[in-house]
Amino acid sequence: MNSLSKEKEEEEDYYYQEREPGEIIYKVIVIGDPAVGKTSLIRKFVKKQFEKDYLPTVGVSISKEVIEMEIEGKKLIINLLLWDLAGQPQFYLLHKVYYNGANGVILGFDLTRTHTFSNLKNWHKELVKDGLLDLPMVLVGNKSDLKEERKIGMAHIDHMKESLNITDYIETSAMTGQNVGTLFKTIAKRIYERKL
Ligand SMILES: Nc1nc2c(ncn2[C@@H]2O[C@H](COP(=O)(O)OP(=O)(O)OP(=O)(O)O)[C@@H](O)[C@H]2O)c(=O)[nH]1
Ligand SMILES: [Mg+2]
Repeated sequence: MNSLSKEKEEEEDYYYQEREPGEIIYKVIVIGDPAVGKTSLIRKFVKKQFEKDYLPTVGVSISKEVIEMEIEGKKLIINLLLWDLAGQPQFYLLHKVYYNGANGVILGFDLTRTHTFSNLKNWHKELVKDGLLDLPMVLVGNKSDLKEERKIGMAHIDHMKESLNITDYIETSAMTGQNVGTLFKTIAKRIYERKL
């Protein structure tokens, strides 16, 4: 190989490895029952704010957040497109369209309401039906600040993880901010690892 084509190859390697900001874009869908806190988690992450009032999402709301992280010694700038899907049943018909092109899934439940937890099975079935099961997925139990009202213990969560075959579980509070950054960084990391 002459030095010019070697140089060209190196240039190409550089282009593909050291991506410019904006070049890594991951679409993440955030799903789960109504009022589990999907919008609140995204709001806390993107705007560092928390709203006490519940305003159900209509259809979908899309936010972008740029995160910088280091994975295996490599500095990365990742653009996360967060698709916050309405949990209310009247919007379920739209899901399939919104799932299109997704790179990862955040599946949420409310630690204080049991039916949001048992309903994870139905969300999972929907993901199977729409062929999204192979995507990286993080399970999130939200409202960890409401300790007195907590209804779901770790044994049940471990059992659910096993039956849905999900390895990553994170407990968050959109109110205090506990683990909110970790949640979004974890899904970004899992997508990145999957693409390697
Ligand atoms: N205490 C507490 N309240 C929370 C937390 N996260 C969300 N909430 C409250 O729960 C309610 C529902 O939050 P949303 O973020 O709107 O829920 P959602 O999952 O987006 O609901 P849909 O858009 O209908 O699917 C709101 O009143 C929030 O203030 C949390 O971590 N702790
Ligand atoms: Mg919402």
